[in-house]
Amino acid sequence: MTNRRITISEEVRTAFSQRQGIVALESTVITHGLPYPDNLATARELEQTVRDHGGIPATIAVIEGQIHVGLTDLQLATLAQDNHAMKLSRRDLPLALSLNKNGGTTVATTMLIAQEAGIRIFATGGIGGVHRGAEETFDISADLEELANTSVCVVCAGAKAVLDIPKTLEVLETKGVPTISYGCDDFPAFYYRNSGVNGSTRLDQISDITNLLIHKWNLANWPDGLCFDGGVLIGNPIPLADEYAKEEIEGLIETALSSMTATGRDVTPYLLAELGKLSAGKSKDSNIALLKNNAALAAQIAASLAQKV
Ligand code: PSU
Ligand code: MN
Repeated sequence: MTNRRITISEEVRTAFSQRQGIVALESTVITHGLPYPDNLATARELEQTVRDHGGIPATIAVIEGQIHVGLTDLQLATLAQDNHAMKLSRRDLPLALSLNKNGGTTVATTMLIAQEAGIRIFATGGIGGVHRGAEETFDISADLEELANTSVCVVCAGAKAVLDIPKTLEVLETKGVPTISYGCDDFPAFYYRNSGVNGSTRLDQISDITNLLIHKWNLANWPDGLCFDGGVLIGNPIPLADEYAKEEIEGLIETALSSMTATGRDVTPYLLAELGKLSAGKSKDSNIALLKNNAALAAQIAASLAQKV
């Protein structure tokens, strides 16, 4: 039997001992979200963006059945080129370990591994949520369940644009997940800034976010403090310059949805690839821009939190 513990890279272990801000990064975006070689270039750029903003990146993935927190460049490159890598949501993780597979971890699985490793801040593109037509299909991402239960702060550009945003926010409210819009009123809509959906709370300062985390998880260890386990979701709107016009991208999403035959775990990868084709690569550029923007914010939150606790 191989050792089933989590392998934490040297750099990440050093960051813990020096109390630096650490940012978890997911890997489904590498294996299933972006095509090669953009996926590899973006994975490297996201790590660099975290460093540039005062944090240490910890990309999380499964390599040959072993959970890794912090990847070498060779491991990143291997994952980015592996057409057989699995998409690992919570239910799939034990399977990948038992089969010695490579896999990209979704938001749900990255959260659970981050918590296990002691990392509190995590940057992604968009979370999974309630799919349009979920009243028929029951397609609701395991990401929402993980946000309910796992104490990690997830920085995203909103729920993926192909989802039902109001229903996603309703479920998050039911599950007790604080949902924050950073510097904007609406919850951001991934490819564009203003979803028109309220249902989240606006915070404008990074220190407001870190104070929320301290209160939620009682990181100050107040003797009489309440600890509310579970996640916090930060919606960080895509930069203005990289935003997609709402009418334009919504039209493309409708087209992609109308011809879709994919089901289950294949829905998101199919839609992202189809949108890439329909938009002649423009949706991909927006996706990369918002990922970097989220990595930058997450690094600042992690650095700020590391100074306070
Ligand atoms: N958003 C993207 N690209 C992605 C994903 C989200 O722009 O690849 C991935 C994330 O890893 C997210 C997952 O956790 O899709 C959700 O998949 P599902 O809806 O099948 O749970
Ligand atoms: Mn699903």
